[in-house]
Amino acid sequence: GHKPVLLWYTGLSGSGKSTIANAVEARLFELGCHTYLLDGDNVRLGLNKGLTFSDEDRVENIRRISEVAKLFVDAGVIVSTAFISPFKQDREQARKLMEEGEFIEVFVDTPLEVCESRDPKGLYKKARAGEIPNFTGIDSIFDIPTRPELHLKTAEQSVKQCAEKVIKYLQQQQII
Ligand code: GGZ
Repeated sequence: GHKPVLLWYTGLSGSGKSTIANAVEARLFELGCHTYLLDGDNVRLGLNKGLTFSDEDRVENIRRISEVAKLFVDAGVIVSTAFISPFKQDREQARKLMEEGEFIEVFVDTPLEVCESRDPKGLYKKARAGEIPNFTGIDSIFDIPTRPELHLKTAEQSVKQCAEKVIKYLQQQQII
């Protein structure tokens, strides 16, 4: 058995949020946990279709995601969300929706230079060329999490090590 919780991954584009969340999900699946991952692929193209990357729309993006995540947690699922979620206030709002101990903020802390050198989709290159306005880390802010439950440094640790750190935390907290 497991307790339903929300693993809230936050970090820059290319930081590794989705990759690590997927690795954690695979481990949780092996352990027999019921999980669900919300990310850009299933949310920004569906529920949040039409939202841009203006500050206002990012706030609305995160607000809807938080509400949907809460519904899944209510249904007994271990939910993971992998969105930049750049604004501290919005992450705190998501935390407030949940019960004590149900919200686990996972800061995927990858330096901008590293994200930019990875640039898997060529977005940083485009942003630097002025082709994508309001790009997080370039001309749109990212509030550094000050007290995340978990702090992962992907430039220093492998995906597997990061995922293991999340699993260990869940075991220590007796969530799984
Ligand atoms: C940041 C952008 C932007 C801008 C498109 N700024 O690496 P990706 O491609 O797959 O992840 C990024 C994703 C960010 O969407 P989120 O819903 O996570 O953002 S937020 O939480 O701030 O609402 C990137 C792509 O969308 N992308 N334009 N201007 N990332």
